[in-house]
Amino acid sequence: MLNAATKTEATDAQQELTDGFHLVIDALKLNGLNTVYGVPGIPITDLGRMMQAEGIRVLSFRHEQNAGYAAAIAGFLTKKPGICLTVSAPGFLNGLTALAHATTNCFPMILVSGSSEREIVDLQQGDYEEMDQLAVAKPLCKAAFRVLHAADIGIAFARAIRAAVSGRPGGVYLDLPAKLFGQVMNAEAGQKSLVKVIDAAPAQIPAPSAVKRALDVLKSAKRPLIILGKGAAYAQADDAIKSFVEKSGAPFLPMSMAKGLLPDLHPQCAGAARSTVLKDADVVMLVGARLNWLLSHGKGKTWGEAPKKFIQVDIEPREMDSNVEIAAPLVGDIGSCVAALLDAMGGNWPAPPADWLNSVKTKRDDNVAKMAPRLMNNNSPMDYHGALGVLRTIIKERPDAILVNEGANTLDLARGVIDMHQPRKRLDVGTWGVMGIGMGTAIAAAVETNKPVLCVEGDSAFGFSGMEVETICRYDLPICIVIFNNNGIYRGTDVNSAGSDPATTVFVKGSRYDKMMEAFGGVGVNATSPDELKRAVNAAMDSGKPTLINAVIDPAAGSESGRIGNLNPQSVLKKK
Ligand SMILES: Cc1ncc(C[n+]2csc(CCOP(=O)(O)OP(=O)(O)O)c2C)c(N)n1
Ligand SMILES: [Mg+2]
Repeated sequence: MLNAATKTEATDAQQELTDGFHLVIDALKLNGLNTVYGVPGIPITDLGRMMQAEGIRVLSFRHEQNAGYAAAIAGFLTKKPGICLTVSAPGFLNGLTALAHATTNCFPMILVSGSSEREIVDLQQGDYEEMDQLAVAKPLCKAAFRVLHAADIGIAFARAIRAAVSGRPGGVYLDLPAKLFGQVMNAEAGQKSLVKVIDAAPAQIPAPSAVKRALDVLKSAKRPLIILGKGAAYAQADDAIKSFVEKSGAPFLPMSMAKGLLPDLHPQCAGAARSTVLKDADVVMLVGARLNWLLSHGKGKTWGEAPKKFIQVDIEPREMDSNVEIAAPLVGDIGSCVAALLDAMGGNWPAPPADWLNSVKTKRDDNVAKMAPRLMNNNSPMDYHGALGVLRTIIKERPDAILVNEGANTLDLARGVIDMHQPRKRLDVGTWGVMGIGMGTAIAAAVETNKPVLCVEGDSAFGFSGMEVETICRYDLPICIVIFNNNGIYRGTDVNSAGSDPATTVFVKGSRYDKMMEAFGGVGVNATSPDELKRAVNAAMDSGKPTLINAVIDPAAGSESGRIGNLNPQSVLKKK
């Protein structure tokens, strides 16, 4: 038996040791990363438990892809890397789609994955969940690191954090082989090995000459247009961006996730006159927006015949001239660039020509007036406009709620109809138009902001992450999911003319998604008219209870591919 003195000595000796598990946790906490999204299993089950015990919030999901999407959007909302934690090989692969999505969308995220024994994996001797995960991740993210020694955990997290948030943000992969977690080292040396990252995303100040060039081009415009992208929303330079746009007097067009950066009802907002302003503008200033497919690459029919000059504000120098010539590249972080622009504009910036402003206003008001009666119909079954009219009013009355949105028609029409009033309140499919972001995004939005979340989902879109309704109920999150149930993808009316199987785009008719929520103790509602929908959403937003509303939409109401049917290849051969 130990006497009291030897007992203390033994405890002291123990206290002097740390291990890989604890160093990972300490590295996260030291850098203010206090929330983790993941799925447990070998070799990270105990890591999750220990994280919880040490005060990290661990959100345990049903599928890694959803945890990954949660981490990705947490990065967008907080400017800190969202952390996703996965098990080896299959869990890692499940999380990888989200990591690639984060990189494509410029969201800072770190996928931390356990992996199997290096010696066996590298000799390909068939280890449990064998895979060279580092090699697989590399082409799909900004940076990828593997840690073999506990003493390197601190530096590895520092590198991962910097890579994720500095410059253009993106996804980073961190590979932690199973053996690392149990590696023991002296506790003091362990503490010293940790790195608190100072100034993880240093300001990148634009050159004064580039600022002047940008303003000279903007001033020369007869028909200026400012396009705000989600990079501008990410920057959290909301007041400066608003002042800049207002001082310029130019119409502005928000990309999907930049809606609300300035309110959609702002007098300069040209959202409802999109095709006119893209065609007719002579100078286009892109702020944190890329000229990718979402802007038709800056050329072609969408952009009209008249020559245009582009000003582009972006943190990534290589973004310039990626699709068309950029007359005035302004490279730097959005906050620093906009501050420099405001500074250099002086006190008497001339307003753009009145005929341009009037023509944009007329077009916008016409389009809004045309849409108005459609949004007020009370048809049952509902069409998209009747249902969205109701949701538009609810978001207007609750401007701090977060709107999550995915689907085809459900996405494209909601984007157009639902006005946003505050920055970073609209979260959606992003650059890829990916289905499946819904529940992960909603969960992270609720967790990171403590605001109510309204999730507007196509029935197909919802299916990609639907099992996470259990997660929503388990953590009792204030999320109201509205499923636009039109029995299928785009429409619920397709018929397979060649056999008895259902057509490829239709689902079980009359499905009751609301019952899924009831299965886990949440509130389920079946809504067949805009009035019923309105009552149910308001009740959910008031109560904060996890709610799923099955909104019955006319199966014939949608169109193929929503608003991007032009991208769908067509066969020139005659249909059989
Ligand atoms: C990961 C992924 N798989 C498939 C697609 C192709 N896709 C685009 S929209 C869509 C679903 C559209 O149907 P729904 O969500 O029900 O919206 P609706 O048009 O019916 O309102 C699918 C499967 C995609 N965008 N992403
Ligand atoms: Mg559908």
